[in-house]
Amino acid sequence: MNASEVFVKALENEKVEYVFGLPGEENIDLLEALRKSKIEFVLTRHEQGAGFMADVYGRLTGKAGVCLATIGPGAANLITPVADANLDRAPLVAITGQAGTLRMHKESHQYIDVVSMFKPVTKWNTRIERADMVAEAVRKAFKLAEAEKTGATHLEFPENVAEETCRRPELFEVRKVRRPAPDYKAVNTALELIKKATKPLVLAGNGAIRKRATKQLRIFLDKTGLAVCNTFMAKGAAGYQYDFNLFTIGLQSRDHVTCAIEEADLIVCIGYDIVEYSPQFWNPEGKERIIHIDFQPAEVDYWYNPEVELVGDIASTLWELNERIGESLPKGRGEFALRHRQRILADIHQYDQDASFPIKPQKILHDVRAVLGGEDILISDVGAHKMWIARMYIVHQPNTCIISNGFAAMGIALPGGIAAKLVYPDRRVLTISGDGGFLMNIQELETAVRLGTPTVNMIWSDGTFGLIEWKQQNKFGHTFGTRFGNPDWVKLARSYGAVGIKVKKGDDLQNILKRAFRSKKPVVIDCPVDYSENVELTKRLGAPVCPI
Ligand SMILES: Cc1ncc(C[n+]2csc(CCOP(=O)(O)OP(=O)(O)O)c2C)c(N)n1
Repeated sequence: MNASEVFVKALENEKVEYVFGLPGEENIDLLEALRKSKIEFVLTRHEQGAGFMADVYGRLTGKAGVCLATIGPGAANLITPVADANLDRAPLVAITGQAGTLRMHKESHQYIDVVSMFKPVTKWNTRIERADMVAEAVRKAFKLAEAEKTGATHLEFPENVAEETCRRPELFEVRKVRRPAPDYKAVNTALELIKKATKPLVLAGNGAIRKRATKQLRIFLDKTGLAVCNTFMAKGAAGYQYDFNLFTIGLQSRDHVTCAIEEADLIVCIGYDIVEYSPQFWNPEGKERIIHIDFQPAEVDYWYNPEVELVGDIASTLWELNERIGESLPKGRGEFALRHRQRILADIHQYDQDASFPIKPQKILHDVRAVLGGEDILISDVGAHKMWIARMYIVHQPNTCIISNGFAAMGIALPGGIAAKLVYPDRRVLTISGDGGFLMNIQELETAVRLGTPTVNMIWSDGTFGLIEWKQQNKFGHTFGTRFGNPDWVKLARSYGAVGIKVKKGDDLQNILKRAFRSKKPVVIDCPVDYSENVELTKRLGAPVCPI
């Protein structure tokens, strides 16, 4: 067997179902081996699309998504989604072709040092310099990508190595590695702190929805009756029906939920990832008492200084807390959250019946929620719409609302939706993008049509980079460098062979969505949005008076 054949056998050994990618002269041996395998090669129209598909696949399954590009320009195009996966903690393995090892020491066509380029955007990467390295390198790439914190790894596969005969083709058995449990004394200290606090509040982050932690988290909440909120990426960690659920925190300004944090006397951070949301926003004085429960020790940060750290597998940590927490807990300690929850729900439902046009963000999300089922998936792009989705969209189960909030790269939604549909063909998948982000990866609409993945893709159109205008308005009172023209989205969608629909009234969206989901093709919905609500929200939150 040659190295490429061993490589593909190693991917099969890792139970890889899809390789998302784009060919080049330097990876055709690997493609040839893929052609003969059970793995489906998903051809994309830009490497960025391939990377985002692998990224979302990784988030939804917990298994590394795989993307493939060629030398130089192909590899460079992968950088953004690979960085996105790494900071969003999505397991991903990127493979890039390369010039032969006999021309790397000199100036040569399309050659750049790709291994160095990928170093800062991955947990680990290497060049496969000999065919006999393949089995080890592939196993290591998957092992590290899927180990907590999950993230991206990268393998470079030079073209002459790809065709070399392999003398060591034996593969590794993929064995599950147990994650360590937290220190017993640290658990004792945490239990004492939780028992003594009068208004403890759980802050669930991205880690709380990985590795089956959600189940134990929900048991923990039921047992303790603590108030809870979640970051953007942990939406759905706690149940909607749970009375003391304060939903999502994450704006860079104060919000109703920050009032609850101010009132709380202990913050139990579970899987909270500082990269997602700086503690400076919720702990500006640095005075909160904090318990840190995570796969890894806490970052050293002025605003995040935990009294105790429970480092280890989050599900086992919560299991242990649940076993030992006993029945003697004081009752009613989540109740302070009720009046905050009331204000949050009033805010969420304020425009449920509004029929104005262009449509307010709150009303769009109300209509989306009314149409999507609890298991259906919403994938957000990055922009003002993401803030609204995070803040207003109610989620019942983890991983049913995918938001990129670590690296926060625009352009993830459309390709991400394709991956979601491949993972869950029976669920409805809706993507929401701004008109800026949607055009960044529009080419993947052809991929969706070709694959027959009927995602519904909604564009909140306003002809601007809305989030940037929002910030500029807040800071300078005017906007600059943010306005653009749009194509006719309906005609554009149709030219790709997709369905195009334009929303023309404020009370028609639910019908349009239902119609779109009945279609067997990818759909693009052009939905004009009323972003005057952005600045209105800032005004409302500018000086929130917290209810005491
Ligand atoms: C690839 C990339 N480029 C630039 C940014 C910075 N950025 C964040 S949000 C945003 C504006 C998004 O505009 P649009 O897609 O129209 O969505 P809206 O804010 O209007 O909802 C920009 C430029 C980014 N996050 N990612």
